[in-house]
Amino acid sequence: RRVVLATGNPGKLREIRTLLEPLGLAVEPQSEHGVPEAEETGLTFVENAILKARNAARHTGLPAIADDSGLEVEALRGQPGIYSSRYAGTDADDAANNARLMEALQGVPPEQRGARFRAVVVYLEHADDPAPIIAEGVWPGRIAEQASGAEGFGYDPLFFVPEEGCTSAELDPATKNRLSHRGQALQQLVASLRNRMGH
Ligand code: ITT
Repeated sequence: RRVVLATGNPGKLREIRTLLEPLGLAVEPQSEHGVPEAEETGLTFVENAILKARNAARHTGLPAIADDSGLEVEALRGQPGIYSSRYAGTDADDAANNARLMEALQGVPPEQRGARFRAVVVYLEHADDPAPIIAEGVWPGRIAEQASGAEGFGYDPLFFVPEEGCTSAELDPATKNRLSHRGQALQQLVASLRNRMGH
């Protein structure tokens, strides 16, 4: 089965491919289909994931999967949340976003640096699918005082995972996929897809 993945983020593409391709899904990035990026005008992860999936399904005629995700920091009352990819500005890269986060938490003690990653993953059979599959995962951790690790993407070098004793950028990709917000959401999505398809 072919499915278009509505993301321009290579880190997400890598993780989602690793999880879905062994199940026999051919995951095709929307860039291969010339899909223009959807405008993320929603105010929630669910809204934005649906906007992206619908845009990709409409332009390709294929079933579509989208991931909308972000980092919620307790000391920042849940920010940057849905604005995580543009925390330091519209065209900010990961380094700029990480620098802004470090700055925002300067002087905040370890016990007040709690945070979580959240991912909402949506599957649409077609652009007008009235019953999208929606799955969500949350991964608790805290924001480290200094960056470490080179795996993953985005805020991974700053996201300390207590049960592993390191940042998510220090985890091997298989371990991150097993534990992460995205991994959890995709495992649920797969279970729902199996149900829907009756096997
Ligand atoms: P697409 O919309 O094209 O999928 P995007 O990067 O703009 O790509 P989002 O709007 O969902 O996607 O923003 C998600 C941001 O949250 C992402 O850019 C990272 O900064 C952060 N993020 C999400 N999951 C992450 C992860 O597993 N590791 C590190 N950072 C993550």
